[in-house]
Formats: sequence, structure tokens, C-alpha cells
Amino acid sequence: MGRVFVMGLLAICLMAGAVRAQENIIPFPQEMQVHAGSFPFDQLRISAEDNSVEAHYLKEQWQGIFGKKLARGGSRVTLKLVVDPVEGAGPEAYKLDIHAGGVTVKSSSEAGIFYGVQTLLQLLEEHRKAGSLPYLHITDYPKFAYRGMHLDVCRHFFSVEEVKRFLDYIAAYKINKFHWHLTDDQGWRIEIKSHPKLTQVGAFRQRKPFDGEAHPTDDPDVYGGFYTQEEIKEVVAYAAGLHIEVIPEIEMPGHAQAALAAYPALSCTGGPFSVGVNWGVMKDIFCPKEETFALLEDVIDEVLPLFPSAYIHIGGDEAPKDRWKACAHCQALIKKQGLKDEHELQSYFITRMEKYINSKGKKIIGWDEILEGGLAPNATVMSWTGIEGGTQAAQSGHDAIMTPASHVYFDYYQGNPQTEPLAFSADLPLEQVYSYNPFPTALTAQEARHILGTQANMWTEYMPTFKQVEYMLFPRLMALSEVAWGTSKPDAYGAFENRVIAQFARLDRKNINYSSALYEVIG
Ligand code: TNX
Repeated sequence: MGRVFVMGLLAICLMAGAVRAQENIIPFPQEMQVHAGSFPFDQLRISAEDNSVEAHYLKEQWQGIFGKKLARGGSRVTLKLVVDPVEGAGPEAYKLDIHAGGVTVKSSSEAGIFYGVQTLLQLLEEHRKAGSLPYLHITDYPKFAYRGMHLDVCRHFFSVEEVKRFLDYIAAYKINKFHWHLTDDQGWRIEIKSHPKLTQVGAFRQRKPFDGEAHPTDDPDVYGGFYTQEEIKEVVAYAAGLHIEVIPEIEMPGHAQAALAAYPALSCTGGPFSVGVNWGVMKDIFCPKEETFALLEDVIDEVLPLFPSAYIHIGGDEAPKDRWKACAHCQALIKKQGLKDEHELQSYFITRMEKYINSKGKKIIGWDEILEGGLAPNATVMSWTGIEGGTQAAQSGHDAIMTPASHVYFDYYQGNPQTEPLAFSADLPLEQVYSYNPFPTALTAQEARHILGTQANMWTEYMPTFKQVEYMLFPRLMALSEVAWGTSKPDAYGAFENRVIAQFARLDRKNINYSSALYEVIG
């Protein structure tokens, strides 16, 4: 009797293991039960009455997978808005059922329906050859409300079409925030009508051999580009259709050389400057003068209405204080404001901008250096140099987003630098991303509520083409996705890697470039 029980238990365990390995879903759902039986694809139909954005998306993706239309009529695929299908799990939760009657996705929000559809699409691709979907029940919801992906379009510029493709990719893995890094030393990429030189001058730089042929301007010696406000709106609307919120970043006071090339009077020295062609940290930054604040407020006035997000990111990182130290105006301002030093002057700068932005009903996010010299009262900290910034922010009652370079910097090598394409000189293999736990262990449960989530950053110094961006994104996006969704199991990395490999067929079908460096040992 006992032996039968043990054998039974063993069989159940083996089955459970087999089931998890069988369904190569990323991010893996919170709960899933697979039952006997399956539903044939050719009997799937979508109701002709369902004109929702999500139904449209499903039909379009279906066509991409099978090369033919998803049949209409009947309703063997039902996408249904219901009240609280997963009690207490929040609006992004969904239930996916595959049963004798067909497929049902239920959620209290369109976003949840969309995530259910994403899971369904992965199952469809996975079982394509079999031609039928296993009966199963999924109850799913994210752990983190903020699941972000960043893209730097300054070091290299990417077209509207490429940015949209980037959004498609991240949406497929249930990422819901897009941090769009729009200004930096090497390019100002957003049209500002009241200050046209920001793009006329700031969006273009001397072309270097490494910049390649992508996005040629009329002049072979010039590299650059920018988005008109109409194009920005188009991207924001496209993202909304994928349930992605776009958070723009306008950098200050550092990483401002492109803006200073356009308006040198906003520097401490008066310039002249040219738009940056080298990577790194530049000494010339915005000078805290009245005319600088006036221009930045004009910029904010034009930027905020383009983005429905509650947030704007205002940078704050890597702002050397050399020029402020040598500037009579800055020293006088430090005295006048009763500040201790240039770090406190930076805090004055950020706090002043925060006040302006708050008065327009929006909130700021800043890189962790905004903690130096005192944190602006309502700021959210994006912790990149490590986890200390985010920890400190949460402990002092501020929200934080965790983006530590050690775990989520996708510009770092993912495999052997000897054989990988040129990248930033640090390592970040897939397993390291997968091992990340966004909750700093030093926090109490109360403080941990301030950790909104996590985000990976894509700095593009060494990515002159969009194909290279894809390569650096995949497959690490999959690890980020599962970490942010909250179902990663670092101890079961091998099983995750198998699911990743299974997804390569999907990337191949979409002609997406990716790294298979996970097969190698980093040297
Ligand atoms: C630091 S992360 C930067 C970026 C660089 C990146 C390269 C951050 C806030 N600033 O300007 O592109 O390192 O990894």
C-alpha cells in the first residue's frame, strides 16, 4: 500500500515536472494545470462581434503564425472582460482556459486580456506541429506593476518603425513600461517647436566609421535624426495598443552636450560645443542659470502633453561638477541658497525642476545620483549604480525602480568577448539576469512596497544598427520578463534555459536576431 502511494507520488512529481517542461511559456505563469485532451486549431473561431484591440491583435498575430486568417463566427475563442477573475491579484491578472468548448481568456482589464492572448500565442506556436492545444487552466498575474525596458536612441538613432518593432518584442513578454532615452551628449532626438535648434543642431553629429550606413542623412559626413512631435504621438499610441506606457527621458543637468551645441549660452563657459562623437561622461553640463531653467521649462511644456504617463524621467546621472566649481554664478547661487556644495546645487536644480513638473500634475524619476545632496521631495529613484540607491530611497519613503548594472545592463557582453560583437566591456550572461531578485534584502516588508519593479537598460553606444539591438535584447529580455513577472526560479535555471531555446524557433520565424551565447562559457 505504502509502496503504491510512494510510486503514485513519484508519478505525480514526474508528471508535474514534465508538464512544466512541456509548456515553454515565458514568463512562466503563476499557476497552471494541464488536463488530458486537446482542442484542434482548425476548430478555433473568433466571434465576429469582437472588435476589441486585443481581438484584432490576436487575429493579426494568428495570421503571422499560420499564414492564414483566424476563422470568424461562433465563438471558440472568447476574450471576456469580467470583474476580478483572480481575487486580489490586480487588474493585469487573467485566466486562460483551454477546454472542450474552446479557449477563454478572462480579465478585469484589457491589459489582462492582452497578457492572456500573449500566453495563448506562445502555446499556439509551441503546439503548431501537433495542431491542437492541450486542455489547461492558467491563473496568472504579475508580481511587479513596473516591468520596464529602456532604449537609448541618442548614441545611435532608431527609426519610428524600429522603435515600434522594439515595442512589439517587449510586449510579447508582458513588459509594460518603455523608458525612451531621448536626449544625451550625442544627440537630441525630440522636436521642440519653441527651440528648434535643439534638433536642427542637436540631432546631428559628425559621422564616425562605426555609425555604419544606418539612417544616412543627405550628407555622408553627418549622422543623426530625430522624432517630430507627430511621430512621438504615433509611437505613444502604438505602445498604448500594446498596453505599454511610454516614459520619456529628458536628461539634466548632465549628458547635455547636444543641447549645449545648440544653445551654448546655457553652459557655464559659453562654449562653443559640438554634438558629442565620443562616449563617456562630458564635463560641460547645463549651468543652473535662469535662462537654462526657462528653456528646460519650455521643453517640459511641450514634452508632457505628448506622453500620457504620470512620469517624466529627468536623468540626473553622471553630472561632473568641474564647471560648476569654476563658475562665479554657481558659487554665488550656492551662497544665496545657503547650500553646502555643488552636490546640493544639483539637488536644488532637480528639486526646482520637480516643483515645476509637479505643478503640471506629473512626477519625476531620476537616476540614483539624484540622492546626492538630498532627494527631491516626490522623486522616484531609478537605481542603476547598484541596489543601494533604491534601498535608500525605499527606506526614506520614496518609490524606486531597480535597474542595477550588475543584473540588467543589456549593453554588456552576454557571451565570450572574444567571439561576441563589440560591446560595453562588462559581462552579463543570461543566467545572471535570471538570478536577479528586485527586492533588496535589507528592506522591511513595509519599505519593500516602494519597489515598483525592475527594468533593463539598453545603452546603444555599441549598437549602430537595430539588428544589433535585437541581438543584445534576445534572449536576455526573456529572463527580465520572468524576473519582473515574478515566476523566475534561479535554482531551476536549466529548465528556464530549455524554455528559452524552445522560443528560438519563434524568433527565427519573425526573423529576429538573437545571441546563442548561452551555449558558451564566458571566458
Ligand atoms: C552609464 S546608466 C550611463 C549611460 C551609459 C552607460 C553605459 C546611466 C544612468 N548612465 O550614459 O550609456 O553607463 O553602460
